[in-house]
Amino acid sequence: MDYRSIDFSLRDGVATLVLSRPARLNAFTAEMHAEIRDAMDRVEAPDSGARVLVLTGAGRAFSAGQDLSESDAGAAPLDVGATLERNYNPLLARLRALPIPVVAAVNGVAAGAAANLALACDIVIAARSASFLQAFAKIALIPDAGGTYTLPRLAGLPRAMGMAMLAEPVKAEDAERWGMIWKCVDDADFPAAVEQLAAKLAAGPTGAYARIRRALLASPDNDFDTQMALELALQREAGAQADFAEGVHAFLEKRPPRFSGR
Ligand code: T3D
Repeated sequence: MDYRSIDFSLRDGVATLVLSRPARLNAFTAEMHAEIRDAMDRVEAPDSGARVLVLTGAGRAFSAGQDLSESDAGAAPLDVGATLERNYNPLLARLRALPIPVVAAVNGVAAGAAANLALACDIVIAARSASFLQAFAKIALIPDAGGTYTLPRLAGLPRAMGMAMLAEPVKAEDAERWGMIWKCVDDADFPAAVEQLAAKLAAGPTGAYARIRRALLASPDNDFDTQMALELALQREAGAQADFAEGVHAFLEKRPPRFSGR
């Protein structure tokens, strides 16, 4: 498939998907969703070699969320649920199930569904000039793309409620301070920081990362005993992987590990 709304590359284990409609701040269209589905097929292919997926935006924005020119049905009522059903919900579910880490490299404003897409990623790194905007209330909608699940868990209920109802941008450094994202870095350092982060994850223990994600995402909904049982099961699996043996050998031999991702 030829891409018009995204760019995609896969090199050295790093899959990079760039939302790329800069004149519309990379707003999501049906075409962009179709291209993302195609790129995700490539990432998920068993022989893809992808060990980390980086999502980012072209130009000055990460993405302004849904392209509202596609949401204008004129006088007819629009089934907004259909857009979620067809596009956003499957995408979010797919990212969450991906057996490799997903990084949101938030280069600029992330609004609406794009803010929640970014916040659902495993690691969110943002340029200092970036911001997160729950724009939905401005157009009389509610946060979607997992926002009502993610926001209270990341930021606590008072901040989630404020962000959702007031629809004011949250600066990247506030998002970091509130514990919503991993890190905010100066704009000049952002490209190198993203590259280093992606390279580190691509060389890491991929299977352990997938199990870390499963355990941490399950945690808020589990009681202590259930979580301990989950840890036990996942740790047993992790301990049976070649990467665990390599990690231990490397430690004992005082050398850096060479993880294969298996
Ligand atoms: O089907 C459904 O609707 C359901 C799905 C819902 C999911 C959602 O994501 S709902 C939320 C949709 N997003 C928004 O409401 C955000 C709208 N955009 C903004 O609030 C602002 O653009 C930003 C705060 C993101 C950035 O502001 P600023 O001042 O830096 O840029 P700008 O001038 O507003 O935008 C630049 C251009 O991008 C402009 O076009 P122009 O005037 O240069 O021709 C603007 O119209 C366009 N643009 C920005 N956001 C969107 C958009 N065009 C279409 N859809 C957009 N979401």
